[in-house]
Amino acid sequence: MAHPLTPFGLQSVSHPGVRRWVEEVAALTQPDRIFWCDGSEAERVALYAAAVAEGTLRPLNQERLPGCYYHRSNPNDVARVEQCTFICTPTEEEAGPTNNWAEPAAMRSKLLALARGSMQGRTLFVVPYLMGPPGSPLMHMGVELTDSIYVVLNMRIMTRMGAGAWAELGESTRFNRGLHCLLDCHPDRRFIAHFPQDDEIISVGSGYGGNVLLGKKCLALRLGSWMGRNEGWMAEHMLILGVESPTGERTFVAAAFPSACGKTNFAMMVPPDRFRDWKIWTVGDDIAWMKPGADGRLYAINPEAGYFGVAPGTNAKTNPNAMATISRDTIFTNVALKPDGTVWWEGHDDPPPAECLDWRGQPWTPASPERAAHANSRFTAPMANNPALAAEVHGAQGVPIDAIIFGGRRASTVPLVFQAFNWSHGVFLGATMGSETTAAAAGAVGQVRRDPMAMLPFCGYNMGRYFRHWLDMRKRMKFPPRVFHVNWFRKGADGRFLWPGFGENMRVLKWITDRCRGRAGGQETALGWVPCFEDFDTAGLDGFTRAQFDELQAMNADEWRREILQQDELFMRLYQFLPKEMIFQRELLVARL
Ligand code: OXD
Ligand code: MN
Repeated sequence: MAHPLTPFGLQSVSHPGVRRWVEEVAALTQPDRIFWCDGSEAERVALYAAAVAEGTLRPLNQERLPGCYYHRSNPNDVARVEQCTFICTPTEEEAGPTNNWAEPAAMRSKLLALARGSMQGRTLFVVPYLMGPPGSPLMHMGVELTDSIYVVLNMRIMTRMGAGAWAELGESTRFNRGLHCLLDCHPDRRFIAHFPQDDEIISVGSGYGGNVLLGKKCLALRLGSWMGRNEGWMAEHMLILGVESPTGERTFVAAAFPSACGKTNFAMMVPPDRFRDWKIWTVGDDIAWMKPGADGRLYAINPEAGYFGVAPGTNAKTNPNAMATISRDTIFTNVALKPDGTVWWEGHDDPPPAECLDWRGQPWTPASPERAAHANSRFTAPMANNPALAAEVHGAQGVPIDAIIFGGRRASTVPLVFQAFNWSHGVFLGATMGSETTAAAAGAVGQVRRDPMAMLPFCGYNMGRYFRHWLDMRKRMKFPPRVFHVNWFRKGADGRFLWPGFGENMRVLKWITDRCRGRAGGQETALGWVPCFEDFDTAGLDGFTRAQFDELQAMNADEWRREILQQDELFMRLYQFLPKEMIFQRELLVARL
Protein backbone atom coordinates (compact mmCIF):
# COMPACT_ATOMS: atom_id res chain seq x y z
CA MET A 1 0.00 0.00 0.00
CA ALA A 2 1.19 3.52 -0.77
CA HIS A 3 1.68 5.88 2.13
CA PRO A 4 2.31 9.56 2.43
CA LEU A 5 5.98 9.41 3.28
CA THR A 6 7.97 12.26 1.89
CA PRO A 7 11.62 11.31 2.01
CA PHE A 8 13.58 13.69 4.17
CA GLY A 9 17.09 13.45 5.49
CA LEU A 10 18.81 11.18 3.03
CA GLN A 11 17.58 10.96 -0.55
CA SER A 12 20.16 8.33 -1.35
CA VAL A 13 23.80 7.56 -0.58
CA SER A 14 26.80 7.98 -2.79
CA HIS A 15 28.40 4.59 -1.98
CA PRO A 16 28.61 3.09 -5.48
CA GLY A 17 28.12 -0.53 -4.38
CA VAL A 18 25.02 0.34 -2.36
CA ARG A 19 23.54 2.56 -5.09
CA ARG A 20 24.06 -0.04 -7.78
CA TRP A 21 22.44 -2.77 -5.72
CA VAL A 22 19.45 -0.62 -4.70
CA GLU A 23 18.94 0.35 -8.35
CA GLU A 24 19.07 -3.31 -9.41
CA VAL A 25 16.57 -4.37 -6.77
CA ALA A 26 14.27 -1.44 -7.60
CA ALA A 27 14.42 -2.31 -11.32
CA LEU A 28 13.40 -5.86 -10.45
CA THR A 29 10.74 -5.23 -7.81
CA GLN A 30 9.39 -1.95 -9.28
CA PRO A 31 8.39 -0.06 -6.14
CA ASP A 32 6.49 3.23 -6.48
CA ARG A 33 9.10 4.97 -4.36
CA ILE A 34 12.38 4.36 -2.55
CA PHE A 35 12.72 5.58 1.01
CA TRP A 36 16.26 5.88 2.38
CA CYS A 37 16.05 5.60 6.17
CA ASP A 38 18.20 7.95 8.21
CA GLY A 39 17.19 6.82 11.71
CA SER A 40 16.22 10.36 12.80
CA GLU A 41 13.52 11.24 15.32
CA ALA A 42 11.49 13.04 12.62
CA GLU A 43 11.64 9.89 10.54
CA ARG A 44 10.49 7.76 13.48
CA VAL A 45 7.40 9.93 13.94
CA ALA A 46 6.62 9.85 10.21
CA LEU A 47 7.11 6.10 9.91
CA TYR A 48 4.80 5.30 12.85
CA ALA A 49 2.18 7.67 11.41
CA ALA A 50 2.45 5.96 8.04
CA ALA A 51 2.27 2.48 9.61
CA VAL A 52 -0.87 3.51 11.48
CA ALA A 53 -2.39 5.08 8.35
CA GLU A 54 -1.91 1.88 6.35
CA GLY A 55 -3.31 -0.24 9.21
CA THR A 56 -0.09 -2.18 9.94
CA LEU A 57 0.15 -0.75 13.45
CA ARG A 58 -2.41 0.49 15.88
CA PRO A 59 -1.45 2.97 18.61
CA LEU A 60 -1.99 1.57 22.11
CA ASN A 61 -3.25 3.62 25.06
CA GLN A 62 -0.58 6.33 25.03
CA GLU A 63 -1.15 7.32 28.66
CA ARG A 64 -0.62 3.80 29.95
CA LEU A 65 1.82 2.61 27.27
CA PRO A 66 3.58 5.66 25.81
CA GLY A 67 5.15 5.09 22.42
CA CYS A 68 3.67 1.57 22.18
CA TYR A 69 1.96 0.05 19.15
CA TYR A 70 0.08 -3.11 18.34
CA HIS A 71 0.51 -5.42 15.36
CA ARG A 72 -1.26 -8.57 14.24
CA SER A 73 0.53 -10.81 11.78
CA ASN A 74 -1.05 -12.97 9.14
CA PRO A 75 -2.26 -16.02 11.16
CA ASN A 76 -0.29 -18.29 8.80
CA ASP A 77 2.92 -16.45 9.71
CA VAL A 78 3.64 -16.54 13.44
CA ALA A 79 7.00 -18.26 13.93
CA ARG A 80 10.30 -19.15 12.31
CA VAL A 81 9.93 -21.75 9.58
CA GLU A 82 12.92 -24.06 9.60
CA GLN A 83 11.63 -26.08 6.67
CA CYS A 84 11.70 -22.92 4.50
CA THR A 85 15.18 -21.84 5.65
CA PHE A 86 18.11 -22.64 3.35
CA ILE A 87 21.87 -22.39 3.41
CA CYS A 88 22.98 -21.88 -0.18
CA THR A 89 26.65 -22.85 -0.29
CA PRO A 90 28.44 -24.07 -3.42
CA THR A 91 28.38 -27.65 -2.11
CA GLU A 92 25.80 -29.45 0.03
CA GLU A 93 28.58 -30.67 2.29
CA GLU A 94 29.35 -27.10 3.40
CA ALA A 95 25.77 -26.67 4.65
CA GLY A 96 25.96 -30.08 6.29
CA PRO A 97 23.36 -32.66 7.29
CA THR A 98 21.44 -30.45 9.75
CA ASN A 99 20.63 -27.63 7.28
CA ASN A 100 18.41 -27.44 4.22
CA TRP A 101 20.71 -26.84 1.30
CA ALA A 102 20.02 -25.30 -2.11
CA GLU A 103 22.35 -24.59 -5.00
CA PRO A 104 23.04 -20.82 -4.82
CA ALA A 105 22.37 -19.79 -8.44
CA ALA A 106 19.18 -21.83 -8.69
CA MET A 107 17.83 -20.51 -5.38
CA ARG A 108 18.76 -16.93 -6.21
CA SER A 109 17.01 -17.00 -9.57
CA LYS A 110 13.94 -18.68 -8.08
CA LEU A 111 13.62 -15.99 -5.39
CA LEU A 112 14.37 -13.09 -7.71
CA ALA A 113 11.67 -14.40 -10.06
CA LEU A 114 9.23 -14.33 -7.12
CA ALA A 115 10.37 -10.79 -6.26
CA ARG A 116 9.90 -9.48 -9.82
CA GLY A 117 7.33 -6.67 -9.80
CA SER A 118 6.32 -7.53 -6.22
CA MET A 119 6.73 -3.96 -4.90
CA GLN A 120 4.47 -2.28 -7.44
CA GLY A 121 2.34 0.26 -5.60
CA ARG A 122 4.58 -0.11 -2.55
CA THR A 123 7.58 1.58 -0.96
CA LEU A 124 11.05 0.08 -0.97
CA PHE A 125 12.77 1.02 2.28
CA VAL A 126 16.56 1.09 2.42
CA VAL A 127 17.51 0.27 6.01
CA PRO A 128 21.17 0.75 6.97
CA TYR A 129 22.17 -0.81 10.28
CA LEU A 130 25.09 -1.84 12.44
CA MET A 131 25.36 -5.07 14.34
CA GLY A 132 27.54 -4.34 17.37
CA PRO A 133 28.83 -1.13 18.94
CA PRO A 134 30.65 1.25 16.56
CA GLY A 135 34.39 0.75 16.78
CA SER A 136 34.18 -2.89 17.82
CA PRO A 137 36.44 -5.18 15.78
CA LEU A 138 33.42 -7.48 15.48
CA MET A 139 30.93 -4.83 14.31
CA HIS A 140 29.30 -5.67 10.97
CA MET A 141 27.28 -3.38 8.72
CA GLY A 142 24.11 -4.52 7.01
CA VAL A 143 21.63 -2.99 4.60
CA GLU A 144 18.15 -4.44 4.45
CA LEU A 145 15.88 -3.62 1.53
CA THR A 146 12.28 -4.30 2.49
CA ASP A 147 8.76 -3.40 1.48
CA SER A 148 7.48 -3.82 5.05
CA ILE A 149 7.22 -0.76 7.27
CA TYR A 150 6.78 -3.13 10.24
CA VAL A 151 10.23 -4.54 9.47
CA VAL A 152 11.71 -1.03 9.29
CA LEU A 153 10.25 -0.07 12.67
CA ASN A 154 11.40 -3.31 14.28
CA MET A 155 14.90 -2.94 12.80
CA ARG A 156 14.99 0.56 14.30
CA ILE A 157 14.58 -0.98 17.73
CA MET A 158 16.63 -4.15 17.26
CA THR A 159 19.74 -2.67 15.64
CA ARG A 160 21.76 0.54 15.51
CA MET A 161 19.84 1.73 12.49
CA GLY A 162 20.35 4.98 10.60
CA ALA A 163 22.70 7.34 8.86
CA GLY A 164 25.52 6.58 11.32
CA ALA A 165 25.84 3.18 9.68
CA TRP A 166 26.81 4.76 6.34
CA ALA A 167 29.50 6.72 8.15
CA GLU A 168 30.88 3.49 9.62
CA LEU A 169 30.80 1.86 6.17
CA GLY A 170 32.78 4.70 4.58
CA GLU A 171 34.22 3.41 1.33
CA SER A 172 34.41 -0.19 2.48
CA THR A 173 32.69 -2.73 0.24
CA ARG A 174 32.08 -5.07 3.15
CA PHE A 175 28.42 -5.01 4.12
CA ASN A 176 25.62 -7.54 4.27
CA ARG A 177 23.00 -7.34 1.55
CA GLY A 178 19.58 -8.38 2.79
CA LEU A 179 16.53 -8.35 0.56
CA HIS A 180 13.09 -8.88 2.05
CA CYS A 181 9.87 -8.99 0.03
CA LEU A 182 6.53 -9.65 1.70
CA LEU A 183 4.95 -11.00 -1.51
CA ASP A 184 1.48 -12.34 -0.72
CA CYS A 185 2.63 -13.91 2.57
CA HIS A 186 1.72 -17.41 1.41
CA PRO A 187 3.47 -20.41 3.03
CA ASP A 188 4.11 -21.90 -0.43
CA ARG A 189 6.13 -18.84 -1.40
CA ARG A 190 8.05 -18.48 1.85
CA PHE A 191 11.84 -18.85 1.70
CA ILE A 192 14.65 -17.59 3.88
CA ALA A 193 17.84 -18.13 1.92
CA HIS A 194 21.42 -17.45 3.03
CA PHE A 195 24.39 -17.07 0.71
CA PRO A 196 27.32 -17.07 3.14
CA GLN A 197 30.06 -16.75 0.52
CA ASP A 198 28.37 -13.54 -0.75
CA ASP A 199 27.35 -12.13 2.67
CA GLU A 200 23.81 -12.03 1.33
CA ILE A 201 20.29 -12.95 2.47
CA ILE A 202 17.03 -13.13 0.54
CA SER A 203 13.83 -13.60 2.53
CA VAL A 204 10.43 -13.70 0.84
CA GLY A 205 6.85 -14.46 1.76
CA SER A 206 6.94 -13.85 5.53
CA GLY A 207 6.53 -10.90 7.87
CA TYR A 208 7.46 -12.78 11.10
CA GLY A 209 10.39 -11.27 13.02
CA GLY A 210 12.76 -14.22 13.06
CA ASN A 211 12.36 -14.63 9.28
CA VAL A 212 12.56 -10.97 8.29
CA LEU A 213 14.56 -8.89 10.80
CA LEU A 214 17.57 -9.92 8.80
CA GLY A 215 20.18 -8.61 11.23
CA LYS A 216 19.08 -11.10 13.87
CA LYS A 217 18.99 -14.81 13.11
CA CYS A 218 20.07 -14.53 9.46
CA LEU A 219 23.06 -12.22 9.77
CA ALA A 220 24.06 -12.36 13.43
CA LEU A 221 23.81 -16.15 13.70
CA ARG A 222 23.72 -18.00 10.38
CA LEU A 223 26.13 -15.78 8.46
CA GLY A 224 27.86 -14.71 11.67
CA SER A 225 28.75 -18.31 12.52
CA TRP A 226 30.19 -18.73 9.02
CA MET A 227 32.25 -15.52 9.29
CA GLY A 228 33.36 -16.45 12.80
CA ARG A 229 34.67 -19.82 11.65
CA ASN A 230 36.66 -18.20 8.83
CA GLU A 231 37.95 -15.34 10.98
CA GLY A 232 38.61 -16.99 14.35
CA TRP A 233 35.64 -15.86 16.41
CA MET A 234 32.25 -17.23 17.48
CA ALA A 235 28.66 -16.19 16.80
CA GLU A 236 26.42 -17.89 19.34
CA HIS A 237 22.77 -18.11 20.37
CA MET A 238 23.63 -16.87 23.84
CA LEU A 239 22.54 -14.25 26.33
CA ILE A 240 25.28 -12.32 28.10
CA LEU A 241 24.96 -11.11 31.69
CA GLY A 242 27.16 -9.66 34.38
CA VAL A 243 26.95 -10.83 38.01
CA GLU A 244 27.98 -8.13 40.48
CA SER A 245 28.84 -9.31 43.99
CA PRO A 246 28.31 -7.19 47.12
CA THR A 247 31.99 -6.19 46.89
CA GLY A 248 31.51 -4.85 43.36
CA GLU A 249 33.28 -7.73 41.59
CA ARG A 250 31.75 -8.40 38.15
CA THR A 251 31.74 -11.79 36.46
CA PHE A 252 30.37 -12.09 32.93
CA VAL A 253 28.57 -15.19 31.77
CA ALA A 254 27.26 -16.25 28.35
CA ALA A 255 24.46 -18.81 28.20
CA ALA A 256 22.97 -20.80 25.33
CA PHE A 257 19.37 -21.95 25.67
CA PRO A 258 17.09 -22.89 22.76
CA SER A 259 14.40 -20.42 21.67
CA ALA A 260 11.69 -19.66 24.23
CA CYS A 261 13.55 -21.36 27.11
CA GLY A 262 14.01 -18.25 29.24
CA LYS A 263 17.13 -16.48 27.90
CA THR A 264 15.46 -13.07 28.24
CA ASN A 265 14.29 -13.82 31.80
CA PHE A 266 17.72 -15.09 32.83
CA ALA A 267 19.52 -12.15 31.22
CA MET A 268 17.35 -9.65 33.13
CA MET A 269 17.06 -11.56 36.37
CA VAL A 270 16.40 -9.76 39.64
CA PRO A 271 18.06 -11.68 42.50
CA PRO A 272 15.81 -12.79 45.38
CA ASP A 273 15.88 -11.19 48.83
CA ARG A 274 18.64 -13.47 50.06
CA PHE A 275 20.88 -11.92 47.38
CA ARG A 276 19.69 -8.36 47.95
CA ASP A 277 23.23 -7.03 47.68
CA TRP A 278 23.90 -8.76 44.38
CA LYS A 279 23.07 -7.28 41.01
CA ILE A 280 22.60 -8.81 37.56
CA TRP A 281 23.42 -6.60 34.55
CA THR A 282 22.11 -7.44 31.09
CA VAL A 283 24.51 -7.26 28.17
CA GLY A 284 22.34 -9.22 25.70
CA ASP A 285 19.39 -11.60 25.71
CA ASP A 286 19.81 -13.63 22.51
CA ILE A 287 23.08 -13.36 20.61
CA ALA A 288 26.76 -13.19 21.56
CA TRP A 289 29.68 -12.50 19.24
CA MET A 290 32.86 -13.59 20.99
CA LYS A 291 36.51 -13.21 20.14
CA PRO A 292 39.69 -13.83 22.12
CA GLY A 293 41.36 -10.65 23.33
CA ALA A 294 45.07 -9.86 23.53
CA ASP A 295 45.02 -10.92 27.20
CA GLY A 296 43.96 -14.48 26.27
CA ARG A 297 40.41 -14.15 27.59
CA LEU A 298 37.27 -14.47 25.50
CA TYR A 299 35.44 -11.14 24.95
CA ALA A 300 31.76 -10.89 24.00
CA ILE A 301 29.61 -8.20 22.46
CA ASN A 302 25.87 -8.11 21.97
CA PRO A 303 25.38 -7.26 18.29
CA GLU A 304 21.77 -6.18 18.88
CA ALA A 305 20.21 -3.05 20.38
CA GLY A 306 16.81 -4.37 21.42
CA TYR A 307 14.86 -7.38 22.62
CA PHE A 308 12.48 -9.45 20.53
CA GLY A 309 11.06 -11.38 23.46
CA VAL A 310 8.30 -13.92 23.99
CA ALA A 311 5.37 -12.17 25.74
CA PRO A 312 3.40 -15.06 27.33
CA GLY A 313 4.63 -15.80 30.82
CA THR A 314 6.30 -12.39 31.17
CA ASN A 315 5.14 -10.68 34.37
CA ALA A 316 6.39 -8.77 37.39
CA LYS A 317 7.44 -12.00 39.10
CA THR A 318 9.14 -13.79 36.20
CA ASN A 319 10.81 -10.71 34.75
CA PRO A 320 10.23 -7.31 36.39
CA ASN A 321 12.97 -5.68 34.28
CA ALA A 322 11.26 -6.82 31.09
CA MET A 323 7.95 -5.41 32.34
CA ALA A 324 9.67 -2.05 32.91
CA THR A 325 11.38 -2.28 29.51
CA ILE A 326 8.14 -2.88 27.61
CA SER A 327 6.14 -0.22 29.41
CA ARG A 328 7.03 2.24 26.61
CA ASP A 329 8.43 2.46 23.04
CA THR A 330 7.45 -1.15 22.33
CA ILE A 331 5.80 -2.96 19.43
CA PHE A 332 3.57 -5.81 20.58
CA THR A 333 2.85 -8.53 18.02
CA ASN A 334 0.06 -11.12 18.28
CA VAL A 335 -0.83 -10.45 21.94
CA ALA A 336 -4.43 -9.80 23.06
CA LEU A 337 -5.85 -6.27 22.80
CA LYS A 338 -7.99 -4.97 25.68
CA PRO A 339 -10.84 -2.48 25.22
CA ASP A 340 -8.84 0.19 27.10
CA GLY A 341 -6.06 0.03 24.51
CA THR A 342 -3.63 -1.96 26.65
CA VAL A 343 -2.41 -5.50 26.04
CA TRP A 344 -2.64 -8.87 27.74
CA TRP A 345 -1.23 -12.37 27.38
CA GLU A 346 -1.42 -15.65 29.23
CA GLY A 347 0.77 -15.30 32.32
CA HIS A 348 0.35 -11.50 32.54
CA ASP A 349 0.14 -9.91 36.03
CA ASP A 350 -3.39 -8.70 35.33
CA PRO A 351 -6.21 -11.24 35.54
CA PRO A 352 -7.71 -12.33 32.22
CA PRO A 353 -9.81 -9.46 30.85
CA ALA A 354 -13.58 -9.98 30.91
CA GLU A 355 -13.45 -9.30 27.18
CA CYS A 356 -10.81 -8.45 24.61
CA LEU A 357 -9.74 -9.19 21.06
CA ASP A 358 -7.51 -12.20 20.68
CA TRP A 359 -4.36 -12.27 18.55
CA ARG A 360 -6.46 -12.97 15.47
CA GLY A 361 -8.76 -10.00 16.21
CA GLN A 362 -11.66 -12.21 17.31
CA PRO A 363 -13.73 -11.37 20.43
CA TRP A 364 -12.37 -13.33 23.38
CA THR A 365 -13.60 -13.97 26.95
CA PRO A 366 -12.13 -16.16 29.69
CA ALA A 367 -14.62 -18.83 28.59
CA SER A 368 -13.10 -19.00 25.09
CA PRO A 369 -11.39 -22.31 24.39
CA GLU A 370 -8.44 -20.73 22.54
CA ARG A 371 -5.57 -18.69 23.91
CA ALA A 372 -5.97 -14.92 23.80
CA ALA A 373 -2.33 -14.28 22.85
CA HIS A 374 -0.42 -16.51 20.45
CA ALA A 375 2.07 -18.75 22.30
CA ASN A 376 4.86 -17.08 20.29
CA SER A 377 3.51 -13.53 20.58
CA ARG A 378 6.32 -11.04 20.99
CA PHE A 379 7.44 -7.65 22.22
CA THR A 380 10.08 -5.61 20.41
CA ALA A 381 11.64 -3.16 22.87
CA PRO A 382 14.80 -1.03 22.96
CA MET A 383 17.52 -2.28 25.30
CA ALA A 384 17.94 1.33 26.49
CA ASN A 385 14.68 0.89 28.46
CA ASN A 386 16.10 -1.98 30.54
CA PRO A 387 16.75 -0.77 34.12
CA ALA A 388 19.47 -3.45 34.40
CA LEU A 389 21.29 -2.63 31.17
CA ALA A 390 25.06 -3.09 31.62
CA ALA A 391 27.06 0.04 30.78
CA GLU A 392 29.58 -2.21 28.98
CA VAL A 393 27.00 -2.96 26.27
CA HIS A 394 28.09 0.20 24.44
CA GLY A 395 31.79 -0.57 24.74
CA ALA A 396 33.72 -1.57 21.62
CA GLN A 397 35.84 -4.08 23.54
CA GLY A 398 32.99 -6.21 24.92
CA VAL A 399 33.02 -8.07 28.23
CA PRO A 400 35.38 -10.87 29.31
CA ILE A 401 33.48 -14.14 29.62
CA ASP A 402 34.34 -16.34 32.62
CA ALA A 403 31.61 -18.95 32.23
CA ILE A 404 29.64 -20.44 29.37
CA ILE A 405 26.38 -22.14 30.31
CA PHE A 406 24.44 -24.59 28.17
CA GLY A 407 20.88 -25.47 29.06
CA GLY A 408 17.78 -27.08 27.69
CA ARG A 409 14.19 -27.64 28.66
CA ARG A 410 14.20 -31.19 30.06
CA ALA A 411 11.47 -32.69 32.23
CA SER A 412 13.72 -35.59 33.25
CA THR A 413 17.28 -36.98 33.18
CA VAL A 414 19.30 -33.75 33.31
CA PRO A 415 20.35 -32.30 36.72
CA LEU A 416 19.91 -28.68 37.75
CA VAL A 417 23.61 -27.90 37.33
CA PHE A 418 26.94 -29.55 36.58
CA GLN A 419 30.32 -28.36 35.39
CA ALA A 420 32.39 -29.75 32.53
CA PHE A 421 35.81 -31.20 33.37
CA ASN A 422 37.52 -29.04 30.75
CA TRP A 423 36.93 -27.16 27.49
CA SER A 424 36.59 -30.19 25.19
CA HIS A 425 34.23 -31.88 27.63
CA GLY A 426 32.33 -28.58 27.66
CA VAL A 427 32.12 -28.64 23.87
CA PHE A 428 30.72 -32.18 24.14
CA LEU A 429 28.08 -30.98 26.64
CA GLY A 430 27.03 -28.25 24.22
CA ALA A 431 27.13 -30.56 21.22
CA THR A 432 24.85 -33.13 22.86
CA MET A 433 22.35 -30.68 24.33
CA GLY A 434 18.72 -31.71 23.99
CA SER A 435 15.60 -29.68 24.57
CA GLU A 436 11.84 -29.92 24.24
CA THR A 437 10.61 -27.97 21.20
CA THR A 438 8.71 -24.70 21.80
CA ALA A 439 6.32 -22.41 19.91
CA ALA A 440 9.19 -20.22 18.63
CA ALA A 441 9.42 -22.48 15.59
CA ALA A 442 6.52 -23.86 13.59
CA GLY A 443 5.88 -27.55 14.33
CA ALA A 444 5.09 -29.86 17.23
CA VAL A 445 5.79 -28.51 20.72
CA GLY A 446 7.25 -30.50 23.63
CA GLN A 447 9.34 -33.15 21.85
CA VAL A 448 12.97 -33.61 22.88
CA ARG A 449 15.29 -32.89 19.99
CA ARG A 450 19.06 -32.48 19.87
CA ASP A 451 19.85 -28.80 19.63
CA PRO A 452 23.66 -28.47 19.76
CA MET A 453 24.68 -25.24 21.49
CA ALA A 454 21.04 -24.11 20.86
CA MET A 455 22.27 -23.51 17.30
CA LEU A 456 20.45 -26.25 15.37
CA PRO A 457 18.26 -23.73 13.51
CA PHE A 458 21.00 -21.11 13.32
CA CYS A 459 24.34 -22.68 12.40
CA GLY A 460 25.19 -21.39 8.93
CA TYR A 461 27.43 -24.29 7.94
CA ASN A 462 28.20 -27.94 8.58
CA MET A 463 27.50 -28.71 12.25
CA GLY A 464 30.40 -31.19 12.47
CA ARG A 465 32.83 -28.46 11.37
CA TYR A 466 31.16 -26.10 13.84
CA PHE A 467 32.11 -28.51 16.65
CA ARG A 468 35.66 -28.55 15.24
CA HIS A 469 35.70 -24.73 15.33
CA TRP A 470 34.62 -24.79 18.98
CA LEU A 471 37.43 -27.23 19.80
CA ASP A 472 39.96 -25.16 17.85
CA MET A 473 39.01 -21.98 19.71
CA ARG A 474 40.71 -23.48 22.77
CA LYS A 475 44.11 -22.88 21.14
CA ARG A 476 43.33 -19.19 20.75
CA MET A 477 42.57 -18.65 24.44
CA LYS A 478 44.94 -18.70 27.35
CA PHE A 479 42.08 -18.44 29.83
CA PRO A 480 39.06 -20.20 28.31
CA PRO A 481 35.73 -19.79 30.09
CA ARG A 482 34.62 -22.64 32.37
CA VAL A 483 31.68 -24.55 30.91
CA PHE A 484 28.49 -25.53 32.78
CA HIS A 485 25.19 -27.23 31.99
CA VAL A 486 21.89 -26.28 33.65
CA ASN A 487 18.27 -27.44 33.50
CA TRP A 488 15.64 -25.27 35.20
CA PHE A 489 12.79 -27.50 33.97
CA ARG A 490 13.20 -30.89 35.70
CA LYS A 491 9.92 -32.30 36.99
CA GLY A 492 9.13 -34.67 39.85
CA ALA A 493 6.98 -37.80 39.69
CA ASP A 494 3.91 -35.60 40.33
CA GLY A 495 4.65 -33.59 37.16
CA ARG A 496 5.53 -30.43 39.11
CA PHE A 497 8.73 -28.44 38.50
CA LEU A 498 11.36 -29.37 41.10
CA TRP A 499 13.09 -25.98 40.94
CA PRO A 500 11.39 -22.57 41.35
CA GLY A 501 13.54 -20.99 38.63
CA PHE A 502 13.44 -17.30 37.66
CA GLY A 503 15.13 -15.12 40.35
CA GLU A 504 16.12 -18.22 42.32
CA ASN A 505 18.41 -19.18 39.45
CA MET A 506 20.71 -16.65 41.13
CA ARG A 507 21.68 -19.49 43.49
CA VAL A 508 22.94 -21.55 40.56
CA LEU A 509 24.68 -18.51 39.13
CA LYS A 510 26.39 -17.91 42.46
CA TRP A 511 27.81 -21.45 42.51
CA ILE A 512 28.93 -21.00 38.89
CA THR A 513 30.68 -17.67 39.47
CA ASP A 514 32.27 -19.00 42.67
CA ARG A 515 33.55 -22.03 40.74
CA CYS A 516 35.07 -19.71 38.15
CA ARG A 517 36.93 -17.93 40.91
CA GLY A 518 37.99 -21.14 42.64
CA ARG A 519 35.83 -20.41 45.68
CA ALA A 520 33.15 -23.13 45.69
CA GLY A 521 33.36 -26.83 46.42
CA GLY A 522 32.20 -29.50 44.02
CA GLN A 523 32.09 -33.22 43.72
CA GLU A 524 33.25 -35.27 40.76
CA THR A 525 30.56 -37.42 39.12
CA ALA A 526 30.16 -39.27 35.83
CA LEU A 527 28.56 -36.18 34.29
CA GLY A 528 30.98 -33.57 35.60
CA TRP A 529 31.51 -31.53 38.76
CA VAL A 530 28.36 -30.94 40.82
CA PRO A 531 27.70 -28.88 43.95
CA CYS A 532 27.21 -30.78 47.22
CA PHE A 533 24.20 -29.60 49.22
CA GLU A 534 26.61 -27.68 51.48
CA ASP A 535 28.14 -25.86 48.48
CA PHE A 536 24.79 -24.62 47.29
CA ASP A 537 23.10 -21.63 48.93
CA THR A 538 19.53 -22.60 49.83
CA ALA A 539 19.07 -20.15 52.71
CA GLY A 540 15.71 -18.42 52.55
CA LEU A 541 14.36 -20.89 50.00
CA ASP A 542 11.20 -21.80 51.88
CA GLY A 543 10.84 -25.49 52.62
CA PHE A 544 13.57 -26.55 50.17
CA THR A 545 15.08 -29.74 51.60
CA ARG A 546 18.20 -31.78 51.01
CA ALA A 547 15.93 -34.51 49.58
CA GLN A 548 14.62 -32.05 46.98
CA PHE A 549 18.14 -31.01 46.12
CA ASP A 550 19.13 -34.65 45.69
CA GLU A 551 16.13 -35.25 43.42
CA LEU A 552 17.08 -32.23 41.31
CA GLN A 553 20.68 -33.33 41.01
CA ALA A 554 19.97 -37.07 40.68
CA MET A 555 21.72 -38.96 37.93
CA ASN A 556 19.83 -42.05 36.90
CA ALA A 557 22.08 -44.47 34.98
CA ASP A 558 19.21 -46.00 32.96
CA GLU A 559 17.99 -42.59 31.88
CA TRP A 560 21.53 -41.64 30.89
CA ARG A 561 21.98 -44.80 28.84
CA ARG A 562 18.84 -43.83 26.91
CA GLU A 563 20.13 -40.27 26.63
CA ILE A 564 23.40 -41.42 25.07
CA LEU A 565 21.51 -43.50 22.51
CA GLN A 566 19.50 -40.41 21.57
CA GLN A 567 22.69 -38.37 21.31
CA ASP A 568 24.05 -41.04 18.98
CA GLU A 569 21.31 -40.25 16.47
CA LEU A 570 22.78 -36.80 15.92
CA PHE A 571 26.33 -38.12 15.95
CA MET A 572 25.41 -40.68 13.30
CA ARG A 573 23.95 -37.97 11.06
CA LEU A 574 27.16 -35.99 11.43
CA TYR A 575 29.53 -38.95 11.60
CA GLN A 576 31.58 -38.11 8.53
CA PHE A 577 32.33 -34.62 9.87
CA LEU A 578 32.42 -35.28 13.60
CA PRO A 579 35.70 -34.37 15.34
CA LYS A 580 37.17 -37.46 16.96
CA GLU A 581 37.27 -35.65 20.29
CA MET A 582 33.46 -35.90 20.37
CA ILE A 583 33.63 -39.69 19.97
CA PHE A 584 36.29 -39.90 22.69
CA GLN A 585 34.15 -37.78 25.04
CA ARG A 586 31.21 -40.09 24.40
CA GLU A 587 33.38 -43.13 25.18
CA LEU A 588 34.66 -41.54 28.38
CA LEU A 589 31.11 -40.80 29.49
CA VAL A 590 30.00 -44.37 28.79
CA ALA A 591 33.01 -45.65 30.73
CA ARG A 592 32.29 -43.36 33.69
CA LEU A 593 28.65 -44.43 33.76
C1 OXD B 1 14.22 -15.85 18.84
C2 OXD B 1 14.32 -17.30 18.57
O1 OXD B 1 13.27 -15.20 18.40
O2 OXD B 1 15.30 -17.91 19.00
O3 OXD B 1 15.14 -15.33 19.49
O4 OXD B 1 13.40 -17.86 17.93
MN1 MN C 1 16.75 -16.69 19.92
